[in-house]
Amino acid sequence: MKMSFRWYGESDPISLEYIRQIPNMHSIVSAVYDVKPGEVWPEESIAKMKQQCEENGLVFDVVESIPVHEDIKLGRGNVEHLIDVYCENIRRCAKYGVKCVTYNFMPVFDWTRTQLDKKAPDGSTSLVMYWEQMKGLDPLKDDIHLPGWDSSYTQEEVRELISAYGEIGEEGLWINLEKFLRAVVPVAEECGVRMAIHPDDPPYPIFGLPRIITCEENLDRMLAIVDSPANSLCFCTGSLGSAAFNDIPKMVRKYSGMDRIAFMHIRQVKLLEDGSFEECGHLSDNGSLDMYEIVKALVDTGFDGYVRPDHGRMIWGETGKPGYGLYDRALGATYINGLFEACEKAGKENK
Ligand SMILES: [Mn+2]
Repeated sequence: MKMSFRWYGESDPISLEYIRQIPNMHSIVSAVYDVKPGEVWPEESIAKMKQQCEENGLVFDVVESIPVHEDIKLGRGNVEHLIDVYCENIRRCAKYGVKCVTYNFMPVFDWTRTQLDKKAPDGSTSLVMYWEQMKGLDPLKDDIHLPGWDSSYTQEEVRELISAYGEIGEEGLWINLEKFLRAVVPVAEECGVRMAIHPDDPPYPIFGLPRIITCEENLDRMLAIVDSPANSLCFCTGSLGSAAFNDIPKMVRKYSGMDRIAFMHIRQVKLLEDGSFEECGHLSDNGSLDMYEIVKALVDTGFDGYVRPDHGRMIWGETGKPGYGLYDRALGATYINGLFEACEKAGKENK
């Protein structure tokens, strides 16, 4: 595996000089942030990112993400042009050494939480989603702003998008995903890039918005649309694991065994009785996911893709982008490194 770390570019309070000091750090996961979805990424911006990483002994070979324009997901407007732009961005990234491009197909909102700084008994804070806090919220009626929601939309635009997705429903979203994959995957294949779809977070409908990258049955369906390693998963344990119906170690073993995981987001999550969930420390004991079984499944199946600690808590007084502090993600990387070393050595001894 190649250990990686998400970096938000020059505006990120965490420097590449610090990231490189995390043991076993190999790759930077980033994107071009100064253009809107649906626009071509300037080559100078990609080249600059590559150079900054290389100056710090790191490799910029994972993009997270090239966002998919809402009109592609809705199958309306100038979809052909938007898909052409998307393909051009894949080519441009590949030209500068990118091997993996992450994206998602979630309507309107990338992720949903109700609080970004929930304090745990040990004083650390993390992102949570509590149904108690969701109760009674209706974006069609109220002017609500949940953390993580794109604030560039007006309430009117949000309502319009929600009703447009309501009209196409899940099957409409599948049709538009299929169209997208059939156009994009051959281009990725041609330039040696693996497309990695990030699952919906959380993996069930929110406010009636259709969500399809949610469970084993749907992942099977998605991978079958184009049967190629260039059409792969960004397997996010925290996103898929925030629903009890997903057996995460089993799914990791299956999809890694099929060579259809390009990128692993390894994150712990603690499921509560009412279906709410809290992000927490990476250790198996801290949450609902057995991290040892997850890493063992990867090692047993010869996984050689990218891994990153996904989110972390805020600890030791750190402030910054919720989920993306330095300290707890670094602790996560170190814990994951340890699990890999132990599983790899045990695997060799057993041979
Ligand atoms: Mn993730």
